[in-house]
Amino acid sequence: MEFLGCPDRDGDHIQDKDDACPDEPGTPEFQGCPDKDGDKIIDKQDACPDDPGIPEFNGCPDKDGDKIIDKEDDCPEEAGLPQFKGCPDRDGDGVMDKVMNALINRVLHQTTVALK
Ligand SMILES: [Ca+2]
Ligand SMILES: [Ca+2]
Ligand SMILES: [Ca+2]
Ligand SMILES: [Ca+2]
Repeated sequence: MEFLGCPDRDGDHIQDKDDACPDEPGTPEFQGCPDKDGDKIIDKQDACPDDPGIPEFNGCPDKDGDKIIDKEDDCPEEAGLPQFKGCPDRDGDGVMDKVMNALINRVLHQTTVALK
């Protein structure tokens, strides 16, 4: 009989007294705790348990590597600056690209309308 009759509530083959997460099936690597996204940060310490991330950001991902985690990054696909919530300002004029693009588009639109 497994564990000489000791209980294993979650059935992950780690007996409850050795299981840091006795109610959640996990792996021996993490003392019986689960790591759903497989980023080696156990779910209960993982601020993003469903997204593989890095320890520096408590298990949250930062796809573009600008040090702003995706969920706080307004431009998760583009490396940017903290003052623009992770969005880039490539020409460095202090106005982020997407605001500038929106302005340009609006001006273009108005110009187009005015010409009609
Ligand atoms: Ca467990
Ligand atoms: Ca994890
Ligand atoms: Ca994670
Ligand atoms: Ca970004």
